Amino acid sequence: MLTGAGYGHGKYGMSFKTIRLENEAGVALITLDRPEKLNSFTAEMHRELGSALEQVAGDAEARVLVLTGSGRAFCAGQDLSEDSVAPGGDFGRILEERYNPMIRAIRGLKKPVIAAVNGVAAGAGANLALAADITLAARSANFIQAFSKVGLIPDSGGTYFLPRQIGRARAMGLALLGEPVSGEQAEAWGLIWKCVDDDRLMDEVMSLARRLAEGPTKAFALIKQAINSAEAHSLDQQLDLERDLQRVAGASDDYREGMRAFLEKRAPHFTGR
Ligand code: LHQ
Repeated sequence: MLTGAGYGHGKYGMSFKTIRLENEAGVALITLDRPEKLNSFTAEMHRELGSALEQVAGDAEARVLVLTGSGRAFCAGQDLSEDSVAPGGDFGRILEERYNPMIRAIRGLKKPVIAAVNGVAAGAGANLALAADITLAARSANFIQAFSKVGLIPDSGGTYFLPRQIGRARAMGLALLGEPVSGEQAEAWGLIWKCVDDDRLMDEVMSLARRLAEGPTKAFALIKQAINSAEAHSLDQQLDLERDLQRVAGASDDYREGMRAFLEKRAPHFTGR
């Protein structure tokens, strides 16, 4: 198992066919689990992932979500052998019903999401990794905007994330050429947070996740909201939003505790409320 000791089905007690959902000490872990097909998406996997994301959203004890893949890949995007994506199908509907809700659920989740990119992330799999709040990749991982190779366009937020994260020139090059970007290159370009040695990936991810799970979850949700909104806002709009969100953060239990801990020169004990 990628995560080391300590994980089990735990309180979720759910068993899915195409993913795994586990939990440990405030961290929920979703593993895409169709390794023989490089964890590519089927309709069933979308249903299961949607249900897992809902459970994590509703679980106040889960204060961080980690997403990863089993085997040698993170996710190869849509399973191209599935009947629903035979030529002639309504791909707009597939995006509307399957991919868009997934990306919205991750961006809108009121807790940090970490993607642990353990291997190739292609097509919608690459953009799923980029939708996370913090993306770590193994040195051997690759990000591939594979869409144009099969005559499609980047979806799952690719045309939104790429130009914002790495600029138009690189975004356009990747989208048109479909060339792989290594973990190291992705870090150097600012596409992801960090690239780490393969055998360190899950240790680093879990230690980051545990750290975030002990943080001020409510403030983290407000930080996500602020940074995600900034991309479409003027400075004036953003200053207004910061005013509104800081008002909420300032009224939280965690601010009270953080302030007290600072004055008492001790580490804070945040509850996420
Ligand atoms: C796969 C796949 C796969 C099925 C590897 N499907 N079997 C939205 C709206 C509507 C419609 C369409 O899609 C979308 C969103 C999208 O994501 S479109 C983009 C879909 N993804 C791709 O185009 C990526 C296709 N895969 C690849 O280019 C390569 O497999 C990569 C670069 C990911 C990995 O290459 P390799 O490491 O050389 O592995 P491989 O190609 O040998 O794959 C291993 C097996 O996995 C192989 O099966 P086999 O039975 O021969 O062992 C592949 O057929 C299968 N596989 N990706 N997406």
